[in-house]
Amino acid sequence: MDISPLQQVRYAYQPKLPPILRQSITSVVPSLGEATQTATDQEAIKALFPNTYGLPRVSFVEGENKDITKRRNIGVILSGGQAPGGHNVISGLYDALQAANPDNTLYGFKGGPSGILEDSYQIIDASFLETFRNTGGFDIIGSGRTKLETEAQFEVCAKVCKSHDITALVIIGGDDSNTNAAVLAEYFLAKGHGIQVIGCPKTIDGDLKNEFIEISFGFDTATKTYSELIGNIERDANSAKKYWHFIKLMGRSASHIALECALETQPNICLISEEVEAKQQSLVSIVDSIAKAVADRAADGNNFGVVLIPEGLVEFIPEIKTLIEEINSLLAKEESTFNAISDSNERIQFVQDRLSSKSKQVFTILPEEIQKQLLMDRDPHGNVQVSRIETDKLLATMVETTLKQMKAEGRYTGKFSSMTHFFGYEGRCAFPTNFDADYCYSLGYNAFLLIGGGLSGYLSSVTNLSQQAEKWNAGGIPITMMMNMEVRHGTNKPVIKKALVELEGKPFQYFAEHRDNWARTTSFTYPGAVQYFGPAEVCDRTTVTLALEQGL
Ligand code: FBP
Repeated sequence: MDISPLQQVRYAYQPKLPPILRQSITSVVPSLGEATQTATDQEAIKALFPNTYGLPRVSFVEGENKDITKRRNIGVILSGGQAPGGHNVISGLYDALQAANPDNTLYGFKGGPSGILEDSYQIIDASFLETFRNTGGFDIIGSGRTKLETEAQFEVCAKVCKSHDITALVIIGGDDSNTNAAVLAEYFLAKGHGIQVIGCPKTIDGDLKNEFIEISFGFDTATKTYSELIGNIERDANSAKKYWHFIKLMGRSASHIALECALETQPNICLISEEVEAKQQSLVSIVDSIAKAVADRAADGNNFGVVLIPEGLVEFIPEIKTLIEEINSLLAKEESTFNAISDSNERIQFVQDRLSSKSKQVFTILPEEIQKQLLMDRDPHGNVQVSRIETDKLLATMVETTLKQMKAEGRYTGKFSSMTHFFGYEGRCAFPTNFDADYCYSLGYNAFLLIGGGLSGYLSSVTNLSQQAEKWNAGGIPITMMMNMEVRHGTNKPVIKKALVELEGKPFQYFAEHRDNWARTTSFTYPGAVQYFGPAEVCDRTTVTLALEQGL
């Protein structure tokens, strides 16, 4: 296989670990902290997780660890969307497992959680791993979105693990996958299966975070990749001075990606879904505010600009949120009749006829393409696939219509020409930044130490991340402490609470202080490409969001 020069040199990169994990692996032991509890719904979650609720936080300290050298077989699963650094979680896990005992074996279940159900695996050894170190992607074993959630599935997992003498599973996933990891850990303990389960926080969306999980891996690389592209577009816009660029950014419900990219690139406009919901902004009012910003810039002679749009926006606009909820329950109720209709116009008509009059009104003003996109298949968690809704085109079209109206009324005299973009898949498999390479390797290495400590139902946690790795801490937090009860598919379920952008938080506050200036004047900043070699302040710098959150 031909290998790019960058790939070749990245193979040799040695990721940095927190100082405590740089000791010999037999000289590190877990230290148990205070018992934990959830922020809400304590009684309900305690009742559902009698074996894993209230577990203590764990940190690693120096001490003799004889048990760690016990021979072990461990399984690893990549779950959900790709995020840069997944290969390094596996590298860190493998290196720790080998440091503990060279006879240990790592089983990589293929294609996501379905791999374990189908007993489809790859033995990960040093030579197999060699060409994946410090590279992006999940292609080492593949990923998937199958959910492990039923007792029947848990029993298959136990059977497959026992057949390979696997005594611990590491599940690398987002909030839903780690919720399922917690349920699996509880189940294995309750049934006495003797299989530990440890999670690792993954998702480019950045919505799996709290005090102890400061960032999910992949967010750093993905946002830097998008910011480079946005900066390039800004410079193009400022050179040609003739286009307004509407850029939709991945991130599912949360707007962390859009906010981080805005902090990196200072665009004219960045919508934040959480604010739209808090202010109950309608679609028309959002369009009006963008059109006003376009007109204001045109008055200064600037007929160009950049608008960032979080991909989940439509779900936060009140009237569209209600519309989506109605469509979701309609499609769930009349699934077979709806699926039997093949013609897209008939499908639209079918839904339109069954909507409430208010939602019907909203649905009918949407362009046909958006109507079709709202009716597409749901994801396995029953969510609309927001990455497939072209909000960028929707807003660009509606802004153009509004500007025409404003022109007719003499309120706008500029020229408007728009370009639309969607950045999502471009960033999910990028070469991990030094930060993600180091962080992921540390998460994987740390996961093995949690296993060695006999723990289960924990999420690997590496903290103090806005500092250089020399100051990082390592440990684990019980997954149950991150849970709350939520209604999913009509049933009250324990789930990890999704962390959305906090409007009181420092990153949003910083953005809010500066956005009026960015809207009117051309204040673009150009982050450029991710750098892997050079000064630490350029190459190892993590996100602006994390720096602001940690008061830097
Ligand atoms: P995860 O939550 O599994 O990490 O996936 C995140 C994500 O990249 C979202 O940003 C996006 O909406 C979605 O996956 C796209 O899903 P798919 O890869 O199935 O198209």
